[in-house]
Amino acid sequence: MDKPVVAVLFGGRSSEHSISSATAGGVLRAIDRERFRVVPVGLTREGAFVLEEDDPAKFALDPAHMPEVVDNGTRVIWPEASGVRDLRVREVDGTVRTIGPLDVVLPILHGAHGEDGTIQGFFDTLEVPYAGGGVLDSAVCMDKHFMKVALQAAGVAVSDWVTVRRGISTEEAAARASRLPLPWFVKPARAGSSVGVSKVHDLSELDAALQVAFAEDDKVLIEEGIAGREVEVGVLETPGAEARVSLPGEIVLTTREFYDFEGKYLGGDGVEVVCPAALTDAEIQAVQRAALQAFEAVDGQGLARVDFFVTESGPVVNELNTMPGFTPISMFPKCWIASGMTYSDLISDLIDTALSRAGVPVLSRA
Ligand code: G1L
Repeated sequence: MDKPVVAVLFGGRSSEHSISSATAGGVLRAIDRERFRVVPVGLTREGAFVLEEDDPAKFALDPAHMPEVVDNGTRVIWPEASGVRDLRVREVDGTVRTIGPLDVVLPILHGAHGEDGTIQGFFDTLEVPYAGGGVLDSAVCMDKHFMKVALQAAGVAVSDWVTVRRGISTEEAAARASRLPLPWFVKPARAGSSVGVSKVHDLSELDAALQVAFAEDDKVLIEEGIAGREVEVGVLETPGAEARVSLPGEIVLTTREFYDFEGKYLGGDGVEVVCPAALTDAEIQAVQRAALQAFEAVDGQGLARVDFFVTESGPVVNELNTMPGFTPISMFPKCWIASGMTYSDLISDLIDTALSRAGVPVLSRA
């Protein structure tokens, strides 16, 4: 049987274009080429799909020169749900060339049009299988308000919060949030990677925090701060069986106030990712059980990273992420590596799950 053809899709129209491209570089390096035929597809910042070079080194994570998808003129034409089932490209001169039948897309995309469910809906419409989250779980998890509503309704512990919209005065926001004990976290509802998030220690800091958050979104959450260790767990869908949960990892802050953008991606110091986390067996079981409940509560598909605060009265879900950081040193892969998988196994597993969901027989699943 021919190897399944995997389109690794990256770049995109979001502020995390370069992180996506650098992550894809690592995926291109690690993906099992004995099992899969790889077609790298870039999405430019302007929204063009282009055939990319199959060159992991081109997309290395180098802070001095962040990788970028540029329009090279070789535009990708996706298969059509009815009719053409092949992946094709159109060259600048107009000639169309067929790459071959496309089996599955591995979307390494962040933020708008990537993890908010829209690209997933696009591929659903084309009837092209893809790895990772689906339309509903991606859209729900992209919006922190609806994520909390879904989790709370399923009986999963979340921190108490109020949601406010652009135009509200700082006084009104303070009044609405007054039932929440300080400190507060003020967050844009729909931005990732801690962008626009501030910690409010007293009311004098609320106005600035709202301005920073409203710069990112029209909808903002004011959350009670939860005192607890920051623990994260990986969940993987298992076709035909209950989802699997990884060992928990922990974000250990040494000097930073919270795990912000710089700490996550720019190698800022003051943050350590420790996996497996030093927790008791009972604590591990509690976070793993809550992670599965949370995954189910949002109709999780493919994968999710579930982030917790572990408190004396049990784990509280901070958020679910359907497109977690995915470099080999990111928490989600680290948790699975600590649980006995390799980074390459993890990529194969995500692709196999997508193929199996689409009804493609998976021959050499480990
Ligand atoms: F493989 C999946 F499940 F499809 C997948 C897709 C995307 C896993 C992880 C990610 N992550 C990202 O795309 C990222 C841009 C957040 C990496 Cl930084």
